[in-house]
Amino acid sequence: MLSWIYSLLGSIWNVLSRKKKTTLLMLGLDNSGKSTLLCRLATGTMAQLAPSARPNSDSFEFENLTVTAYDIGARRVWSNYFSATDAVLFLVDGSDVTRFPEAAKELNGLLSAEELSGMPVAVLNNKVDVPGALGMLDFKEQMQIDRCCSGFRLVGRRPLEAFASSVKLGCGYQDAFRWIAANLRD
Ligand SMILES: Nc1nc2c(ncn2[C@@H]2O[C@H](COP(=O)(O)OP(=O)(O)O)[C@@H](O)[C@H]2O)c(=O)[nH]1
Ligand SMILES: [Mg+2]
Repeated sequence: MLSWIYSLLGSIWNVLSRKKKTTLLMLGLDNSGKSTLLCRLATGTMAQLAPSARPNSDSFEFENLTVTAYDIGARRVWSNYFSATDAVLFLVDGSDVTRFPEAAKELNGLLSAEELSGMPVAVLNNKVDVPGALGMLDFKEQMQIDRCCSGFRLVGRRPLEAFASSVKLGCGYQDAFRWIAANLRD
């Protein structure tokens, strides 16, 4: 009887502790921090990487998720990866106001993409460690997502949220991953 209970508890534990597998696209303009973040998550180190437009992928564990992430530099190939992903992490260099219109346009294009409809999209206001980086209210306004966060965007009905992060200091993006994990579709 006791061994039966132990084996039952063991099976329950296995099910509860099993990590959920997910695929994530890391998108954003060049210089937003995509490759640095993927390197940090996959190797635990903060490296100074040479800019590269070549797609780069790696896997890492985050809490109860096993994540396969694709860091795609070249914008023209982003859509090749849409059908294979479960969520999108869109990085923005929050310290470079001159490129906000360009970043907002790319984000808007993603939010309108049929293949990504309903998919959770987390937007990172990255590089908040840089003096003068934009606060979250201004950031959301600049990215034209100020009226659709914390709920569902009206067009496409998808979870969309923005987070402040510093890949350099190692903070902020963890909240985005937790939010993505909570919003993944089964
Ligand atoms: N100050 C600061 N610099 C960052 C941060 N994240 C990335 N960077 C730097 O921004 C530059 C571009 O990063 P990279 O990962 O190559 O951007 P990618 O083109 O989007 O892959 C590099 O010099 C990084 O060290 C951050 O949070 N703060
Ligand atoms: Mg890169």
